Amino acid sequence: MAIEQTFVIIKPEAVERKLIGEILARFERKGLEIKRLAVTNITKEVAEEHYAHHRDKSFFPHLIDAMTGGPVVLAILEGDEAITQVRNLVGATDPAKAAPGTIRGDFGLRLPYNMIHAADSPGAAREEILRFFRN
Ligand code: FUP
Repeated sequence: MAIEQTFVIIKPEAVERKLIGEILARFERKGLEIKRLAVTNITKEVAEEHYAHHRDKSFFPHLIDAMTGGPVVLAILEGDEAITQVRNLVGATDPAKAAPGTIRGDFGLRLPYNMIHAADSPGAAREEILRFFRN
């Protein structure tokens, strides 16, 4: 088991619905450590950079609007195999298909509103931590 750090964004729709505590509690109960935590707003520029790999998709403008529609929570989580563990707790991308018991399966109804972003690889986690926690 390797100790890893991963990065998540609790998205505006989850903050609006007062789900910050509920979501962070799931990570804490799993045994992960919260290493950094911040409430902030994501600019359009940073949202576009973060989702640059989806730039040509039809849903891109809706995704950017959803990410910039209100405050978000940024978090760095640490623990054994944290990247996989967190992705398992988060569930499938489409909340309509995500399993009950997962964050997206329990709280989301339809894309692009899937409540949370979680880094999907060690490289993505490093890149995203640098992008969102520059200081
Ligand atoms: P994930 O890594 O699970 O967040 O999935 P993706 O990188 O494929 O998707 C990034 C975001 O794009 C999702 F959180 C929501 C949005 N999206 C849509 O709105 N429609 C789609 O068909 C696919 C993704």
